[in-house]
Amino acid sequence: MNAVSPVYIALGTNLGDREQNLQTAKALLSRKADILQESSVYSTPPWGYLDQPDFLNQVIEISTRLQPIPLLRFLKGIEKHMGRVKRIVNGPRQIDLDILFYGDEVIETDDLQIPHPRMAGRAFVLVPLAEIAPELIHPILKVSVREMLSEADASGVMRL
Ligand code: PH2
Ligand code: MG
Ligand code: MG
Repeated sequence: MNAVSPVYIALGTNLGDREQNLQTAKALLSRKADILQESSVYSTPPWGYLDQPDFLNQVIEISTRLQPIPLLRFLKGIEKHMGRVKRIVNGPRQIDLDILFYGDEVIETDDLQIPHPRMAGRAFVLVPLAEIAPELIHPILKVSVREMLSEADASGVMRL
């Protein structure tokens, strides 16, 4: 049996009962993954598309036997099950589940890019990620999460 890689997932929600959405997503995730670490939950101002409610964001470390593409399908299934409909790029959603890192793997396909290509500069990802994995090295940028966070504007990101 191959060793499983540590996988980091970012959760984001800004519609409906946001606390409950995080709980539901983690309960569904744990059907096919073990949750090894959870960051605190953070309230974060919307990034990218501004005319929408604040988000709750969290990052978790999981271990799973699902390979990256099946994991992506599984996450998309949870998003759909929880009522997410794609309307606006960067717009409001019940739940967003993004794969940040899958071990040291670098994947570039039309459907899936790992590490997540838009993590640098996004404090709503880097603050919770740095709480549970500050020394993790980005396999392309070769800098730690802590270093990435030092370049980001974390104003407005509040730990609940
Ligand atoms: N997700 C986005 C776009 N903007 N802003 C915050 N604060 N949190 C998010 O999770 C988020 C966002 C696209 O996935
Ligand atoms: Mg996202
Ligand atoms: Mg997403």
